[in-house]
Amino acid sequence: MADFSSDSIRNVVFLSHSSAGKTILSESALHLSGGLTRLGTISDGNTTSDHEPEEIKRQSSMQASLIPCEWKSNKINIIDSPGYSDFRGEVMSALSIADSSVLVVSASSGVEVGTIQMWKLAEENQLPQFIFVNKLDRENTDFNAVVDSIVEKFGRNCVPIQIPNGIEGDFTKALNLLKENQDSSAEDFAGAKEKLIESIAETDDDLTLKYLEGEEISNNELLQALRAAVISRSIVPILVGSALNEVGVSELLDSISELMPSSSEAKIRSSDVETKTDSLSSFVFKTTADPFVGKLSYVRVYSGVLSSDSSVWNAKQSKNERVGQIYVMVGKEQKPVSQLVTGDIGAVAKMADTQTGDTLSVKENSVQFEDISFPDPIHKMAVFPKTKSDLDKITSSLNKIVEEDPSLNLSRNNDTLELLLGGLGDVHIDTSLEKIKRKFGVEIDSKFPKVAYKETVGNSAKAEYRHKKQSGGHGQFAHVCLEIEPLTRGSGFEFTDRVVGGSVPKEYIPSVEKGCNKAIDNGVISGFPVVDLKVTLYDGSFHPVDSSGICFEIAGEHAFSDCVKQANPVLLEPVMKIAVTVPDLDTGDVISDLNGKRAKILGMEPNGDGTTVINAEAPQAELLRYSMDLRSVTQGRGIFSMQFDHYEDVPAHLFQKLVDQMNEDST
Ligand SMILES: Nc1nc2c(ncn2[C@@H]2O[C@H](COP(=O)(O)OP(=O)(O)OP(=O)(O)O)[C@@H](O)[C@H]2O)c(=O)[nH]1
Ligand SMILES: [Mg+2]
Repeated sequence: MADFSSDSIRNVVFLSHSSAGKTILSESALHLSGGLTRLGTISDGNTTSDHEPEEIKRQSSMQASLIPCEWKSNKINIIDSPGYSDFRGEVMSALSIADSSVLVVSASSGVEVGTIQMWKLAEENQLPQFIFVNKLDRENTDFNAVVDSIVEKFGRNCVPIQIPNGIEGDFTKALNLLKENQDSSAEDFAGAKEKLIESIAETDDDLTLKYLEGEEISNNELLQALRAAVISRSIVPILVGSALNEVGVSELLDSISELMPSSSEAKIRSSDVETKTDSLSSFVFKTTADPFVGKLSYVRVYSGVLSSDSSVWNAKQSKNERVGQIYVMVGKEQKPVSQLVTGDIGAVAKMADTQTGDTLSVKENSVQFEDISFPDPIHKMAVFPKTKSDLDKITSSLNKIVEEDPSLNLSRNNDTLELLLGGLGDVHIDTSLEKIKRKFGVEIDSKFPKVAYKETVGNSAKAEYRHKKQSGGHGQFAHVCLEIEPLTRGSGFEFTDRVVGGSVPKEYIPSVEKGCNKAIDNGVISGFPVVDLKVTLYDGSFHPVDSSGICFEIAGEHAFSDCVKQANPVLLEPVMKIAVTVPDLDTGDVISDLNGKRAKILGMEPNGDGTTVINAEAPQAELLRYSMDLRSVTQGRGIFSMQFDHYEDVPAHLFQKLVDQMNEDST
């Protein structure tokens, strides 16, 4: 690969709703720029970007891929991101180092849920944007209708800078409204050009004057002003194409070169970090682990040069890190290079301690960029080894996959003792487990997690238990009288005694408590631990020869169980707080679905952008599949977050059903 300075590097992320054509657009761009002799297709599973077997199987991207294109005198690093919402973590990685974005819209589907979500993400990251209207070769596509809906959704600053020449199967060229030698006789050309000139003129005082006075504005002047407007995000140009037929793709690469900020003009990750020096600062935005290739850390250089066989300072880990071989990545292909210059993107092999979100710099000039904010896991599954031989490697392989994908999370529920893998949806979890099997040979099964119910009592009650056995030799004897009282939620368990006159000798009282604790851990009615009650040992009796600690433990355990059974036992269930963001039109459906899940709606807050946040509380047992349920209720238009809030009584009408089911499960 030729050497490029940071002025000639463009780092552009491709964003869209799933299936709008980002991967094929990247493939065409690589092909047209000479980086590929044969164009891969999604159905053949041989595109440069979608190289992981899980991507090929599902015919959809699951991770961010680098597709560097040498275009004329520039290097355009395309980052092809996945559109499916389960893989939003990879989009966040890509956004963290991109200097601009191309939002791809399918002309046959128009603006979709994912298009709106991606637009918002690009806005939040303050990225200059293009909108690329793709698939214009398809039947029944109408460019003007797509533009109207783009303008309606995203505003008047979205303006076509190109129009299609010909429609559907006859769409042969993207006509650039600001270029000479275009077929300006094409229908709509003059009108579209006039509109564009007006939009550009509005962004520049001198041009506004000229425009109002009817003076001629040269294409060159317009281009300069358009570039400034794109970089300041006051204009979002709309471009046209058919990625599949490679129409409009070279025009897109030209426009990226001419209008998008170079890596030297782009914003720096953290506004409070000064990096305009020759000293190295670079950000690790993605990590992959592979048993054959080893660990690869993807890096974007912000200042200075990152060299192969050097030593760098990792501020977050407070460690020197050895940099071995550096690569420029083209999909999965690694091209060894001696260095990465300011603004460029590549990967470093086998760094020992460095993780995604770390900054590599030099110790004398230490830099730490702000971390990537990954979405919180909202879908949890209990994971367990398929066979005994998978047992040893389950945790290490899960840890490796979590290091690779920070939108996954591994935890253990101390109440149910289950190992939980959290992610952004069922497909995210399933593909992560498939990846583990492929990469590390460990087979992991998953199921919906157990709900960590708890038991408590509704009333006070008393019970006594006499443990007595006579079997030759000396016998066994202990007699225990207990009283149980309910405590407020979250109080746990208290044990006291008010034994008088030594009816239970002091040395046996800890044994009674131990017996109660045993019953508490094992549960009385459901097998779940008992909480929020006070036990008082108020009386009992003993035998000078036959009594022992173990006898009082047994008597304590039985007396406790009998007491609980008489004290109106109740089951407690975890209740989650949930915030669901949906388009205003979907609120009715989402609320009625939540009502069917025993939810309490706490309130609704309109965001003012056509979406509303619904705040609710609902039992965890009803929300185990919520990522799937919300997707089907809103056709993917909703997002949500949830966390544990408190424990609440299981309603009486569900109590017996649940207890029966629990007893069935345990036999
Ligand atoms: N007719 C037509 N089909 C296209 C065009 N571009 C892409 N496709 C097809 O659309 C489907 C999806 O294309 P992809 O490139 O995988 O879309 P994507 O945006 O990368 O999808 P995700 O990775 O799932 O987000 C594939 O079958 C492509 O062949 C186009 O310009 N015209
Ligand atoms: Mg793709």
